[in-house]
Amino acid sequence: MKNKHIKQSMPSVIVRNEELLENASLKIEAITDNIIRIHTIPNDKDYSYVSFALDDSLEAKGQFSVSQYNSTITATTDSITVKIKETLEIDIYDKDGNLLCADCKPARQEIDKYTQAEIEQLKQEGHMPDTLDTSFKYKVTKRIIGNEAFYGLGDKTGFLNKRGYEYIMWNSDNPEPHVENTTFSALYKSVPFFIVHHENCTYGIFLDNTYKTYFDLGCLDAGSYSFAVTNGELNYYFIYGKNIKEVIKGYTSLTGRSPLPQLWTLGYHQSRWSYMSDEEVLEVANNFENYNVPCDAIHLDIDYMDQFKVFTSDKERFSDLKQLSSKLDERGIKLVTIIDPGVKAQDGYYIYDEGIAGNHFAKAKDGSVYHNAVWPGDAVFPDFTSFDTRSWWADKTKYLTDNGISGIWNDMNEPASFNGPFPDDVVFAGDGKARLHNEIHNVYGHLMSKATYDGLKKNSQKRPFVITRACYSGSQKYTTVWTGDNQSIWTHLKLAIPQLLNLGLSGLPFAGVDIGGFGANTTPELLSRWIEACCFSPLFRNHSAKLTRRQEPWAFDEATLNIYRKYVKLHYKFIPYLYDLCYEESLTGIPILRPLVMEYENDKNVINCNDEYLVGSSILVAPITDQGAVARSVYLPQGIWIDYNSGKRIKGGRYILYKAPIDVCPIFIKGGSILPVYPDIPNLSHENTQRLIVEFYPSDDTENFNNKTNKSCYYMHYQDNGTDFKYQAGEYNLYKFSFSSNRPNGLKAELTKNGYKNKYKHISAVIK
Ligand code: MIG
Repeated sequence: MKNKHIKQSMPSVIVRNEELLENASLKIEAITDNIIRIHTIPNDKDYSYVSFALDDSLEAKGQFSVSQYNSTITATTDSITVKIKETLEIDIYDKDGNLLCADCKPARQEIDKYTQAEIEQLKQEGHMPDTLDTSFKYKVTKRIIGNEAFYGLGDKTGFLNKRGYEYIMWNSDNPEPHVENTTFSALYKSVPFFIVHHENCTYGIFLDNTYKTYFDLGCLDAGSYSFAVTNGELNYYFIYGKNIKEVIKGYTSLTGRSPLPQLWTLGYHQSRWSYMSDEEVLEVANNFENYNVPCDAIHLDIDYMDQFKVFTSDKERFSDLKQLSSKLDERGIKLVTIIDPGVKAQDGYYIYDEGIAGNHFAKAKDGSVYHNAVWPGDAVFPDFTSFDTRSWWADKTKYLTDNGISGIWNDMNEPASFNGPFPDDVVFAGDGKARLHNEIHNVYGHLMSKATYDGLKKNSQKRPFVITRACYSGSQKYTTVWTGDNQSIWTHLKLAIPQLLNLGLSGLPFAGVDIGGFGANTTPELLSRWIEACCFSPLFRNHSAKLTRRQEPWAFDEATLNIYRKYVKLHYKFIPYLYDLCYEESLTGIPILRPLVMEYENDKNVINCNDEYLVGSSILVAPITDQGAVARSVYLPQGIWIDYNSGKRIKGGRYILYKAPIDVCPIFIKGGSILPVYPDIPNLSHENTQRLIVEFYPSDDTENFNNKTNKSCYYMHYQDNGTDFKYQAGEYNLYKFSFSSNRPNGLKAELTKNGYKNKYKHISAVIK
């Protein structure tokens, strides 16, 4: 892009077109050389924008060289060129002048318009969800240039590749859209970020606007995609990257990364709505021991509370929570409790009284405290936009940490409400600016998670373990997520794979689905396939609803228990590897579970791969997710793959037919991989995690081991105390493992960082 008339270098360009943009201008900023922010700025002097997703105030660190030719402004960074036309349309090119992304006029301008009366009628018969509202304030349409695939958007249903579908961001406690039909669907989470990937380029779009937003990825018009906001400003980032990983690094450099978790959180969690008494919880714990199934956590659902009042417990059912948690602790099991945002409106209840006195609750339009109903009945809702309210809530978590609770599971924070949805004009005035519900709705769960994170950190000094149902971009800094109320049906098992992969691609790597399915009755076969399919899931929890049959591992027959145990043990075996991937993720944002396309970008066979995934880059899992199936086709990318079940070497770059009876999950290890594993352990207590085994999977199983591919392999392994923040002061170790011969004692373990004194008591090696 040579141009003689370079005017100057600057971090941003502001353009105006009063016909198109009456009271605002468009600001194009070089956040870095690869990240461009495009933002409408109202011509109102008081305007300032604080993002809920970004923790730190954003500084533009990039530089544009700007020139103008006719009415087109060209702004170039070291890696991309942005052309801004008089029409305010923006085209972006790479360094070599290839078009990456171009605004366009949609071929089909608008979706069909309906009158209010028609809409009401359609709603009555359930044709139109409450979430629909097509009065867009700004809509951007961009050309689909070739065979783009679209990934991300957080927790949306359907397939890995979102092309051809449309989505709404409006956090909803409505499990119905948990189906393949995505028309106007909204689920619990809003992560308005997606990745556009095709042969020649990859980039991401992050629409940082918390109001209801819409995404159409080539649905109404196959030749374009669009995104639209219903209120607030247009504020999006174009994130350029060489590949998908670079785009995710860029996105998470803005919105943050999941910090290192406590080690035990990667273990197995057992939940049920609800375990009703301390005896029942102890019995569940005993069963894990008796049946030899590893377990690190048991979850208490809403019935542990006194009349569903948060930060209380029912003394009849749970006479002494602290004693219960210490009894569990002796067995190496942690207790996690649910907390909902709704506070029972009852004089004399300390949380309600304190909240009223401290002005902590959201207000109705007339200034009175806003009421709706949730589990405790008449309820009021903390205004988490307020720093004071978040600190207050954070302090309240002390009730739980004092009782030995190790993690908090935040539910109902869309926010869900039983007496109809919150009206748009409920006021959240907490941060000094009166914001309305339509702006805060999508970040309510995000802010609640932040408060919970801060509370656990302050009260326990440990790395907080939070799970949330609702969230927004950036929530990964505070919380893990689960995908809400799935059902014990095969299609939901199938869905779990693209769902978890897209969450990871959207910056939320520590995710899980309810194993076995939440609603409806699971079957032995379904539960078996579920534990197999999710055996590497970072959040590894079995949970089920009231009125459904029990689905703990022993709730069926011996054969099911054996399969279940086998896969829980497999998960535990690979936890050192999962923890290494958490470490990598905390530095880069690159997820733990990866779609094949992330590692094999130029392989056309994996663009739409919904039914296989990679764990890091070394393990490929191709689970069975069809009732009755005992074999499936598996695509193995280029290279040598070792069948984990038989040890056989298989040449990739092709499809194979794999036999997988009910107790077999097809798992393959990439040839040349070195993987750190644990021996058979019942939980992740300190004593159990002192021995490490280093497995080596040479591509070649013959004596001719020292071939080129194997020689260059090494693996970096991370170790710390797995609990607190001392690693931030350098208390961790990094081991570099390599093999110099095909004998197990050929393992070479170099300590490249020596900061944590509790080294492994024993490291051994196995060649596979
Ligand atoms: O309205 O706390 O998604 O996991 O078991 C139901 C009871 C409320 C919904 C959660 C589910 C939990 C249930 N909750």
